[in-house]
Amino acid sequence: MRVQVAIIGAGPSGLLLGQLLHKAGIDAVIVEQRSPDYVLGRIRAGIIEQITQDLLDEAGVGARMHKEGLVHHGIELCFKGARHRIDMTDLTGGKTVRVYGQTEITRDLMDARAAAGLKTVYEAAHVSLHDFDGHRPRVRYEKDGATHEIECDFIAGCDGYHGVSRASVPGSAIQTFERVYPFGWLGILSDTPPVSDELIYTHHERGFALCSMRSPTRSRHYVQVSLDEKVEDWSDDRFWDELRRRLDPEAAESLVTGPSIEKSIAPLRSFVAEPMRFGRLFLAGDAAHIVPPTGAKGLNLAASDVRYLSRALIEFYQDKTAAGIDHYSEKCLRRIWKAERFSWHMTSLLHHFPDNGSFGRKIQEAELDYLVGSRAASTALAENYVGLPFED
Ligand code: RFL
Ligand code: PHB
Repeated sequence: MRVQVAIIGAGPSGLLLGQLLHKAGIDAVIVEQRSPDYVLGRIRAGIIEQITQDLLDEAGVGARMHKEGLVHHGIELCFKGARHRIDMTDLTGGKTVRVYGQTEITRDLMDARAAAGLKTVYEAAHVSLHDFDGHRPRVRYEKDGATHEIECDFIAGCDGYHGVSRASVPGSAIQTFERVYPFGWLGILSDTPPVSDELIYTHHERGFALCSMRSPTRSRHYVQVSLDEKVEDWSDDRFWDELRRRLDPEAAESLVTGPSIEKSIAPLRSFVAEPMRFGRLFLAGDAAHIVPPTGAKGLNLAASDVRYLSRALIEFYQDKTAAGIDHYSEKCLRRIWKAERFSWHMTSLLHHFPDNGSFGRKIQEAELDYLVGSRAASTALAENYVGLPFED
């Protein structure tokens, strides 16, 4: 098979890139190691920035997001047993975020891809990347017992943190930066109404908690747990009890509990790989960087990489210029490092760190107190949360 762009991975990065390239008449195939149901079964992001919404519109898949997604104008920070609202819309001159699950975005993109008759190879085994340092890169994979090869102009590595794309780059060509946090998030999804109209981010001596949602009838909640916790040891009752203990009295009182639909533990990590281009291979999304979910930035950063990459490839084919491609890595990384900083900061501010001691806890409380009392500090949080502008 011969295509212009071979995309590795059918997560949000790969599917969105595929759709934007298709709109521009660029021919791409997606190679994914899992099945469509497996991809749709991963419950992840819930908050999308305006830039991500704009890109979904540009890709022609925004209709359901506009109909079903919930527009949010603020978040609540809870500490020392009281909640404080950060009015993001007021602080950012009118900006908002939208609650629309990653699962729904993935489904919309998969449906659009199927409707346009575009090729996705699911359940591809032993995917390998070749010759991306020359002019004719190739991707090889096995499917139904046979080996297949794709010849292409470019490879887009959209295959997440554990993917093969970054791993295919020689160690001497790549530099990585990492922080692993000494805790994870235990999350549950339930068909219960959200505790509040807006998200509640809670700092508590027992650990961080987050009350989020997917719709007016579906909630997503998280509690910080230590890395040795096993999901099997967390009955639904134990989860709800722990969450209740970390909330302010009013939220604890109004919390509606119910059976979980999904329950999982995610470790928290900050990670960046530099650069993001190696000859004719580009990394995008979680393949190149990971943020702890506290700032709600992972999917949004993936979308911003895809925006830069799609424009660079479109320029290459339509305007015959390699300028976008040449600047892809540095443009992405400037935005990525700012989101890394914000996600690290939110994580440091809101979690219980085993080694922090009582001094560290007092500093966290003082910072939270300052944050909610200072318009300048609240504005800094709000403008990062709604998403920093692009520097086109
Ligand atoms: P993905 O979603 O990991 O998709 C990569 C795809 O590549 C496939 N793959 C391969 N395919 C072929 N060959 C191989 N060798 C392959 N290896 C892997 C995988 O099967 C998969 O289908 O990466 P992508 O597309 O870059 O998307 C990134 C986002 O998924 C991620 O950043 C977000 O989910 C992060 N995140 C959040 N982001 C937000 O913007 N807002 C949020 O509110 C938010 N909440 C979250 C989150 C992530 C979480 N977890 C579980 C880490 C909440 C949580 C709990
Ligand atoms: C979610 O709804 O899954 C979610 C929301 C906000 C975050 C992280 C996750 O910061």
